[in-house]
Amino acid sequence: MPRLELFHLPGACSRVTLTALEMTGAPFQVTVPRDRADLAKPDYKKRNPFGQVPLLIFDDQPLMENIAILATLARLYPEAGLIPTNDSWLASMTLSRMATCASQLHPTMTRILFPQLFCDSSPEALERTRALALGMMRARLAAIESGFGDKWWLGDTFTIADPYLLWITNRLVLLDLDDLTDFPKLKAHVARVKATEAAQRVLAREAEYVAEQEAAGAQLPPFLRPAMAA
Ligand SMILES: N[C@@H](CCC(=O)N[C@@H](CS)C(=O)NCC(=O)O)C(=O)O
Repeated sequence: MPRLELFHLPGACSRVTLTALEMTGAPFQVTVPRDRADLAKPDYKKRNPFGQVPLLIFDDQPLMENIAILATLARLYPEAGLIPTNDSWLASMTLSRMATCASQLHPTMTRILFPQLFCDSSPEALERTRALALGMMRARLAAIESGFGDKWWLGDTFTIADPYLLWITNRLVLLDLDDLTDFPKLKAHVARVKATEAAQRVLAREAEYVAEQEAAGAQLPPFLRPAMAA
């Protein structure tokens, strides 16, 4: 099996990859950049030209983009259940849910948190961009809520799509963007996924990383701090 090294920022979307690694039971190493500026350094950008996390090194091969990494881990560790292997339609549905997170919900979250990347910097434009993105997020959540059952996103089968959705919904709550009152099924799902062993191990790891970073005087983004290790 390959040597695995994940580049991860506490609270970031690489938490989904970290959860997947925990689910595989394989040994892996986590590198937490001391600050976000490290992601812009040439050495890192050689391996991820966008300067983002997650980045997973398989032996010496770097792989970026959550979906690609998760699908690769699912193929290497089929017994982990990241993507079901005994039902090909369920596998397709899992990929579809992963894509919903990566291409619909995550980019919308980015517009809510960093509107300055998408419009000019006047307060009105920033506020309007953020409000529109929040409206879009709520519309997407309403659509997901309407088809949600009482267990996992795909019914009785837990898949990596559950921690992926959790990363979005939990972040909305922690950053006071939406308390999910209008989405009771999704709110219950947050608690259900957080209670899983893999999610608990991830939160414990993040708490360690955050404590190490704070002790070393690292500059953690203050407005994202509530979404770390929680
Ligand atoms: N499409 C990418 C998105 C990755 C992404 O947006 N990562 C963010 C964290 S959630 C990042 O590293 N941002 C760089 C920064 O904040 O400096 C994926 O799904 O892996």
